[in-house]
Amino acid sequence: MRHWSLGMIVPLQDPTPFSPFAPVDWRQALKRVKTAGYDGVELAITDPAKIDLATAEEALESEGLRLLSITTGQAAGLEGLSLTSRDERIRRRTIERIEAHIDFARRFGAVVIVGSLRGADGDSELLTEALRECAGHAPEVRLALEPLNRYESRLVNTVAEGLDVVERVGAENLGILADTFHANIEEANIGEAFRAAGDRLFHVHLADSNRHVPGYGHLDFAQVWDALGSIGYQQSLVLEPLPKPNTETLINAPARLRGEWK
Ligand code: LER
Ligand code: MN
Repeated sequence: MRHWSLGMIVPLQDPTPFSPFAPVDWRQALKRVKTAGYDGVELAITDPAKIDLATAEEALESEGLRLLSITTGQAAGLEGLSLTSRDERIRRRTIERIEAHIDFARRFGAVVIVGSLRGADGDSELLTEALRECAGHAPEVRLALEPLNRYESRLVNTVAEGLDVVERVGAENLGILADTFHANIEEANIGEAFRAAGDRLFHVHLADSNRHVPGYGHLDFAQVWDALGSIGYQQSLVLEPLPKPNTETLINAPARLRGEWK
């Protein structure tokens, strides 16, 4: 059985190209997401210290939406945070930032994503040490390391490289976020890569080969649905395309996607 929760990205603080919504309209965004048939949201948060947790919780509850995941990478571009910076103080600030995300996520059972915050390049030993510390902060909160394509980071481009880091860290609550857009660039075989992650696959991002809505590029999503089915994946699928071909197609994707994989 395919029990996949579908989510959309809603930014709470700073705009992101991966959501059609503006932070100032986030409450309105939740209403639209609910109406379009999503199960929950991935909140894009730069700094959880500047968010009123109770307000966010109450708004999600009143819309009947789950907080599936928190995407954390905006602080890389906006504040220069990186887990693998040569500057020890920046590494420390980044670990503390991820710990703040973990504290936010724990009351929702949400996954905390480590994508761009790992740095564009850097030492993989530093990454291992930093992730071990983050994972140890709250063993009940799952962290998902996201392989990114080579044009965004030189550290961890494929699921296999991600699994290698996960193994070296050795924490039960560290797994992988597989993003179909990055996988299309980096993986020899997308289905095999997803299968290899197995029960370490904690989260999935969906976008087509051109970062359009799934179905509007040339990625074969049947192999993704098959792979997720074969490993018994039961977590979330969050849409992360640009709003292309247009915003309405993105927001209204759930009905079509559910029809495709059932
Ligand atoms: C984040 O999830 C992602 O996929 C990145 O490409 C954003 O920079
Ligand atoms: Mn992604």
